[in-house]
Amino acid sequence: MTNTHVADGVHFSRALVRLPGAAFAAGLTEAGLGAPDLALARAQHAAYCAALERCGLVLTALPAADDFPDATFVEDTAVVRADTAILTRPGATARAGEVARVAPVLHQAFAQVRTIEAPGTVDGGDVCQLGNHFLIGLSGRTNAEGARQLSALLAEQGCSADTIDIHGLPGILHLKSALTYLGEDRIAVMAALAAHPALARFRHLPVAAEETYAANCLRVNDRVLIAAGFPRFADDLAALGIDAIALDMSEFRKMDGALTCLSLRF
Ligand code: CIR
Repeated sequence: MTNTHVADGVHFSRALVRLPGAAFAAGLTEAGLGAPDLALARAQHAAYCAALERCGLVLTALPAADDFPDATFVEDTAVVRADTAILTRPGATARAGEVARVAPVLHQAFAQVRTIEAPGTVDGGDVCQLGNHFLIGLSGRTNAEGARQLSALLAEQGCSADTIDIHGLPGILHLKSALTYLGEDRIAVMAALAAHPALARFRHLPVAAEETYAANCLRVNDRVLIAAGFPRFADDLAALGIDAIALDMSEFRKMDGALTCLSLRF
C-alpha cells in the first residue's frame, strides 16, 4: 500500500454514541484491571458526551444494547468519512452483531454505505484517519484481507492508506491504542512504534512507556480530548499550545476501551 497525501484535521459536526448497557462488565477485556462500575462508567460516558458537545458536536445517542456488552465502543463498527460510511466486520465474534444495530443510523446519515466482506475483518479502532491518509493496524481484530478491502474502498474516495502490524505490541488491542492523530501532521505515538516507516513523515509527540494509555486521544475540531491522569503527556500537549480536555476514563480502560472508541465522528 502506498502513501501520497497528508491533509489536515477534519471538521466534525456530529457524533454517534451509545450508552453503556447493563451487561457492560461482561464485555471482552484483557486489561486485568478488575470489574468496571457501571454507574461510574455511565457518569464518565455522560462527561465524554458533554465534552463532545463543548467541541461543537451534535450527538445522536443510541440506546444501550444490553445484549452486546461492548456496544458502547461504537467506533469499532464503522469507518466514516465525507459522504461514506464503511460498515466493518469486527474481528471478535461476540461483537459481530453490533454492526447491524448501527447500520440503520448510518444509512440515514450517509449518502453511501459500503461494507467489509468475509473473510475480511476490521475493527474501527484499528483505523486512524489523518486527513486524506489512513493508517490501518493489522491486529488480533483486523486482518490483512480486511485492510486490503478497506484500503480499496478508501482509494475510491481518493484516500491513501498504509498498514502497521501491531501483533507484537503487548497490551495494545488496536492501532489507536498506540497512536492517534492530533492534527497538523502531528501524532501522539507510543515509544515502541515511533520508528515505524509509515510514521516517518509525521511530527511525533512521544508518549512515555508508563503513560501508554494516553496515546489514545481524540482531536475534535479545535480541541483534543485526553485521558486524565497522565501528567507528562498533558504537559507536553500544553507546551505545544494544544487545548486539551481531560476526562476520567477509568471504567472504560478496564474494558480495553479509550476515548476514540466511544464515538463515531463525522
Ligand atoms: C473489545 O475488546 O472489543 C472492547 N472491550 C474494547 C473495544 C475498544 N475499542 C476501541 O479501542 N476502538
